[in-house]
Amino acid sequence: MSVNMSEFTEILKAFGFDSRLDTVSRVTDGHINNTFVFSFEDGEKYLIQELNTNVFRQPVELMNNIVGVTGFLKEKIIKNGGDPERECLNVRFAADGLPYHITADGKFWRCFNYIEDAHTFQTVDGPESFKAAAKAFGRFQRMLSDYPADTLAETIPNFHNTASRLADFKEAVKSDLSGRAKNCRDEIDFILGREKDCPVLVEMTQRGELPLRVTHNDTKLNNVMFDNKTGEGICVVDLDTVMPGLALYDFGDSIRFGASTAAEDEKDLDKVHFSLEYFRAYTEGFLETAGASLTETEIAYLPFSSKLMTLECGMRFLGDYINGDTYFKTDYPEHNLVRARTQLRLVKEMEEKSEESRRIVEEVSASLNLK
Ligand code: GN1
Ligand code: MG
Repeated sequence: MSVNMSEFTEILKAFGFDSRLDTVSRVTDGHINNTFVFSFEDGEKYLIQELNTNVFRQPVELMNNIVGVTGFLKEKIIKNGGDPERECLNVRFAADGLPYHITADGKFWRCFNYIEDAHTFQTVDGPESFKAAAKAFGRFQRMLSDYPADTLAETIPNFHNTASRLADFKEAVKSDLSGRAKNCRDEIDFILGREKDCPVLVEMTQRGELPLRVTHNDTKLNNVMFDNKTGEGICVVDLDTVMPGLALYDFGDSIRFGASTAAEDEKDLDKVHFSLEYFRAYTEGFLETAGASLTETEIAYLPFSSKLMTLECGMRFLGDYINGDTYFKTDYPEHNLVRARTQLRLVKEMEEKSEESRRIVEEVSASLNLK
């Protein structure tokens, strides 16, 4: 993507910045939006982001969700004696009073506070930091437990409806727009062989066996900021998909990304393993902060949700590869295929280690007196 200086000048003016810009740097963590850090000569820093409106088709509703959720979190953080500038995203409103700015050529920009003295991880550097991420996501979910869910717009319908993701995947294979399906027959068969897993959580929710909650829905490790000094997970970021969902989506998606011994796009599958040590660390942190509010059924399905979220992400990557890379950003032609393969490798190992995972959840719940 290209952004030119005159566009930056327009954005600076729109968001009411009058100090002189010192540097602009690009943040390349996410697969969807375009993110920059603006540093000003007076020492202030801001995160400025172009929202991908192909993915987020209701950007105004999305920003209303974020304004609502961050305002709610901010009040709670202040009440608890925390620092709302570091423990929560803060939306900077544009000079015209809106929480975004649409440029002359239709690009949708928003601006947040930049959290100083904090870092993110692209892969886990040890069980301790993964546990710290778990506590942060668990706390996030607990803090939002009394948020009025009916005020949230469902900005991407069926986001974690794995049955509908499977239907999209089958459609991609059938249409084979890029002619790439022939390159990934084994991977396609692997996914189709797990068809019966896909509707499990959706159907349990429909039967009232799992409660809808306000959830983050994109709980990748790199969506938590860690304090440089304490190593604690201080702030959950990337709130674009905060919507009604299942606690299991948040748990499972974290395990998918963080309980792997390799990066999401590792090419050498011999390096990709599902780590029970990391699974235990995350389970401990998540149940410590969110466990008391979870039902027995939710806790029992934690291992299954990890496998399901990983399978779902694998089919999304593979579907995008077959569709010709129209959704996720890619650096090279096989990137989505490489990503899909790591996910499917993890699914296989999660299945092989399902008994151990179940035992870990039982042990951790018992140690926290959750059952
Ligand atoms: C995307 O935006 P980012 O990179 O945090 C995606 C998630 C996927 C993830 C896979 C809105 O997250 O659903 O799990 O990539 N976000 C959206 O890495 O589709
Ligand atoms: Mg992100």
